[in-house]
Amino acid sequence: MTSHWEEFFASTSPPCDLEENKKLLKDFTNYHLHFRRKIVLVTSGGTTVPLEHNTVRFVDNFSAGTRGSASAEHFLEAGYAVIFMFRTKTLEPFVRHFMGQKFLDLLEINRSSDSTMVNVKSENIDNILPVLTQYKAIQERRQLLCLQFTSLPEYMWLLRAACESLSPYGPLAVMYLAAAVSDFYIPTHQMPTHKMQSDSGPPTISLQLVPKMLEPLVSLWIPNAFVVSFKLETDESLLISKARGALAKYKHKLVIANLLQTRKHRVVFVTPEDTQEVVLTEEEIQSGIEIESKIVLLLVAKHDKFIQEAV
Ligand code: PAZ
Repeated sequence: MTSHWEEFFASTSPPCDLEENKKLLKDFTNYHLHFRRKIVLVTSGGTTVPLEHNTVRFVDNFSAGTRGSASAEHFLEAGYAVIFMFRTKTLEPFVRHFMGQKFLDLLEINRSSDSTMVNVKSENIDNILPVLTQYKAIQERRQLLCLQFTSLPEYMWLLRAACESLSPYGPLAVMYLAAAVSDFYIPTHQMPTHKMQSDSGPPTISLQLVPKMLEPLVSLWIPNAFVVSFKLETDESLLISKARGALAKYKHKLVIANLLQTRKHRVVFVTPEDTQEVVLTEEEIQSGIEIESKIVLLLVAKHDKFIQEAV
């Protein structure tokens, strides 16, 4: 009997850049496997669910990509090779510090009789230099691979391809699944081809449940990795029970639970045995410390223990 996730892949076309991304994944993972480096797949941002084949409208999932992009930087700092799988136009490691118009405000134009130069304003050098230095070092070491998705099917195909490339790492691999993936979608065969017309009256949109990819991911695609999923809720009273439910169902290592309202300064590490809060104090918030630095520090310790127990 075919399972729901197999039906999903059988009925959904792969994205046109999948082969290209598989090649990038293979080159990156082969390169770092040679050094037996620890590696992490960070997923970040929300998936879209198209309402039409020629998509004009879609349903979106909330996520700015802060959790993923900040965490990726902290994993890089801890020496991990990082595959950053992110929703197009959400935050990316390093550049997230200088987004949009703020970036142009850092620069100045210097014209002389024989040349025109664009320079960083002297008062901004102290802000840019540490980030740029770190970025250049990461590029030099080929430590970061960034891959993009937008829609739910693109995310699913890319996730499975990433797992295939990462499975030779066994326990050295961490799956850090911070993306906000839609729970509902319209199956391909039920989607209209063209833009829905308003003169046909208000549409009735029937969404189906998305198969839970955590199930094959943990049991089949990458069974020896350290798998960490995130759980976002808005109702505190559901948070821990939903996280425990996921652990019981998918049998992975850890759920990081967070509430929409407090996600930037409080998360809870939930395992089948216990819960552990990670919080930022008022002083830490004021001094610009990011909760992702604490999350990653704790995770690296847990991952190291996991590797030791696996050998
Ligand atoms: O990207 P962001 O920093 O705005 O938000 C992060 C988050 C809340 C999407 C993430 O921490 C999370 O909980 N992801 C899983 C979402 C879910 O339960 O589907």
